[in-house]
Amino acid sequence: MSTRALITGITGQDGSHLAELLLDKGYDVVGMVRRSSTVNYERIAHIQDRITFAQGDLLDEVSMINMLREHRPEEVYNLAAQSFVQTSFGQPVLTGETTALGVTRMLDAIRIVDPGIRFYQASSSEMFGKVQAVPQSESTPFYPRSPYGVAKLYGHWITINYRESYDLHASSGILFNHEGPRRGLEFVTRKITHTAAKIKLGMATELRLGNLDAQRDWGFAGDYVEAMWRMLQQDGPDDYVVATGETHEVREFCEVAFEHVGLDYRDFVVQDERFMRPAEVDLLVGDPSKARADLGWELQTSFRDLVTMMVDADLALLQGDLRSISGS
Ligand code: NDP
Ligand code: GDR
Repeated sequence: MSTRALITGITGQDGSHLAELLLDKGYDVVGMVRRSSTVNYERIAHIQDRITFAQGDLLDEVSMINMLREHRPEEVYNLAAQSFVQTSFGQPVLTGETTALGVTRMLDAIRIVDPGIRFYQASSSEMFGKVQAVPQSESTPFYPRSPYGVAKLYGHWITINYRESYDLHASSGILFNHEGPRRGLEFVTRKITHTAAKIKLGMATELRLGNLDAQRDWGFAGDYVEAMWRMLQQDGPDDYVVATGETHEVREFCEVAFEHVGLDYRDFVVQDERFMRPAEVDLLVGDPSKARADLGWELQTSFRDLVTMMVDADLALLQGDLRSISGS
């Protein structure tokens, strides 16, 4: 019999990669989707027929209880969130309801319906915020710098609390930034690669960005979902940092992306106050030693390969090849 996994956030970047991985492993995949006026399955169009969809919303605990009762998953991957840091400053309460309390609702639904379910929580390097040590590991103290970071920290601790209080197999992956051709257009990496491709094709003339000095530890989303799955295959639950161990400035991401299409980013990038944040996270770089040692997780994609993969996919997309997103 196949293992059944429920993924929240299946329409998002990570949800689509994780669904592919689990289907390849022979899982029955149930994807939680929330009601919207238009269907938003762009990232999973190529595997849509192999997924069972279940209506639910992180804002509504009853919907999650009913969903677990109906589909009886053995593993739950909680990837759904209001995930954009900038939006969390403008919508702090919604971010808290979804990204923080949503985790409690799901954990509580698991406790009520089937405490044997294994649970993965999508924690974030944004919890380190104003970093207290370099590089950041599982033992580095947290100091979030946005309503999003604060909400993720709540989600992280409630996962640990339910693990300790109710003996749930609940693990938390502290994932550093991970990107790819399916990344939302508002995030800096995709904004850069999409606009660089547009400029190359004569469809845009400039790229307006905020803080070019910010440093991030950027990996490929396709590599990171493997670590999520491995966490739930361990005998016991735990917390793991997943990162590349390298950091790069936003400026450097621009440089590599534009260079790949034969352009100099300095001719096109314009700094714009609108994209600055009220409080910034200046430097993130993770130490993935524990994930390597305990999970046997290995990074596959280098920084340069990630950037060029994204630029090439955006060039293809803009030239009309939609398969570069859904099939990559
Ligand atoms: P995305 O923003 O691409 O996807 C977010 C998903 O959450 C979408 O499927 C969205 O659905 C869903 N969602 C939002 N609100 C609700 C709600 N109220 N009820 C149900 N579903 C909801 O995020 P990513 O795939 O990039 O990230 C996945 C998770 O990992 C997130 O929790 C994110 O915060 C976290 N994370 C991401 C990192 C990264 O670098 N990508 C790093 C560390 C953590 P819809 O399509 O309907 O909007
Ligand atoms: P982040 O990702 O906040 O790290 O959160 P984002 O790509 O939005 O920002 C990265 C850095 O780039 C700077 N920046 C800009 N960012 C955006 N979005 N747009 C711009 O124009 C711009 N110019 C400069 C930002 O200030 C920031 O320093 C992501 C999300 O996926 C979270 O959900 C996840 O938890 C963390 O990564 C780890």
